[in-house]
Formats: sequence, C-alpha cells, structure tokens
Amino acid sequence: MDNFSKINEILASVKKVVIAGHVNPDPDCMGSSLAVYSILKSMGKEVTLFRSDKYPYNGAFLEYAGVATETVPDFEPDLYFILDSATPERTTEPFFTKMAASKSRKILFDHHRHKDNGFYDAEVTDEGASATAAIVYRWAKSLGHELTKGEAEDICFGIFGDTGGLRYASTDKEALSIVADLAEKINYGDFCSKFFENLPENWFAMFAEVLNSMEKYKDGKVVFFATTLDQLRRFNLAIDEIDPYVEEIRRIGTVKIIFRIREVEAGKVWKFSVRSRGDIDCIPIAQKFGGGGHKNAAGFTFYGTLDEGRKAVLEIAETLDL
Ligand SMILES: [Mn+2]
Repeated sequence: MDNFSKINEILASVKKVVIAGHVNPDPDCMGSSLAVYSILKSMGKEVTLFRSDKYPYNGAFLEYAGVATETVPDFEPDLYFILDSATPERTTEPFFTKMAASKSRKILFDHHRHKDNGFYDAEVTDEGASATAAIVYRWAKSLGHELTKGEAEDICFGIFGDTGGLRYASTDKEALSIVADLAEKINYGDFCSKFFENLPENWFAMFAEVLNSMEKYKDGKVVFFATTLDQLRRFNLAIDEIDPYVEEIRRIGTVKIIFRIREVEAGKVWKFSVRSRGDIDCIPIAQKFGGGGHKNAAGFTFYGTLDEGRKAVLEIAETLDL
C-alpha cells in the first residue's frame, strides 16, 4: 500500500496549490493533473493548473480541460503538486527554476523510474503503476473521496493513454479493475469513442506520406520513421495530433522496436521516441542520449541532422538481440 499520510498531512495545512506535469504533456499527465485539480477544488483549495504546452487534442472533452494556464504563476503558492514527471526539471523552464527556488512545499505522484533526490517534501512513486492516474485513483480511494464523473473520465483518460486503451504490456490487473470500477460512471462506449474516434481527415493523408517514407531494418523488426515541421504545416496538423501514428505502426506484426522521430526545430532538433515490444528495454537507449522513460516506451531529444540521428540509433539497433 502506498503511504499517502504525509501527502495528506501536507495538504491539510495548505490553501494555495499549483499543479504541474511534464514537458509535452501526454494523456496521463493531463488526466492525472485534471483529476487532482478537481479533487483539490472539492476540498476547498485555491488551485492553479499549469501546463508547459498544449494538452492532447482528444482530451478537450474533459471537465476543466480549459482551465490550465501556460503562464508561470506569478505568486508564491503554499504547495507545488507535481504529476507524472520523472525529474523536477521536466516541469520545464522557467517553471522549474521558480519552483526550485521557492520555499513552498512540494509533492509528487509519479510512476517513472527515478531516484529520490530529496527535492520533494513527500512523494508517492510507483514504477509498477500503469499510469500516474492509477496513483491518483488510489489516493482518492484512501481519502474516501467519491469520484465525480469528470474525475472518473480524467483517470480513465490517463490510464488509456499509458496503456494504449488497455492494450499494452503495462496494462495490469489494477488498470483493468480501475476502469471496470469507473466504467458505469463514465459511460464506457461513449468514452472510448471520444478517446479513439476523433481524427481529422488530414491525419490520414499525412499518415499515408509517413508510411511511404518509413524505413525498415532487420527483416522489418526495426522501424524508423520521421515527421517534419513542413509536413505538419502542409497538412495543417499539430504535433500532438500525430502521436497515434506510432501506435498504428506497432500493429505491424513483425515490428519489435520503433524509432519515431519528430522534427521540433528545423533540421537540428529532433524528438526521438523509442517503442518496443516484450523484453526489449528502451530505457538504456534513451539514457544514452540523456533521456528516459519506461521499459517499452522511452524518449530523448537529439541535436543534429536527421541523418546523424538515424545513424546513431541504427548503430544501437544493430547491437540488440531481436
Ligand atoms: Mn504516465
């Protein structure tokens, strides 16, 4: 059992809370942040929700999806409540520097692999949790808090994000039982439809182009694909909207490891995501380039040309026992 007593002790003594998650927020970051926002509001706290960047587009239907601000709060809160962020720095600048310099209390819920470096006054981190949203659920249960429909959707949204809609190896008994517990509250079919069936038509047009330029190595076990800023412009899509391409490519039976590369600064800065199946550990690959993540999904930022990036990861792919 997690120990939420220190978390709750701190919460009892604070009024103004700032919530934040990690850079390039994913559905788990968004869902767990919104659920905590809603629960803290119901406890009578003054809550500000900070996001470093746009939330995933398919979460727009969630309650409070619109309340987050991208402006670093200019006041001193009593508490920083951080979610799903493997390191405090991943809350991004200038937010991180302000938080680090602040004497305010700091707490964390997370499920990434990391070392406790004493940054937080209290934290509940469980690498075994399928999603940070599952930890939020445990916390709500420990409080005896009756989840609202909105909070239930937030939590399912987070779990769906990190388990690919209850499909990935990260899907455990707890993830299934949380979603089962919340299924009636959220209207499951309706929720799935909002989560999965909401793609703009251009999404497919760009995907066709991406598939045509996709590279395969090692008998199709290694796949490498890149998306460029020019493509996003031409197809009028935002970078988060094309996130699911990698999930579609995972469905190719032969694929063991995927390198998904997104151009973030023309010709010189690239976000690499590494996705794997089964026992292939992505973490050491990402760490080699200063990144991190989970066993089957990790990432890092690469500075250089696309060719240099391709060469660097393919050298690593060569050494993998696939
Ligand atoms: Mn997560």
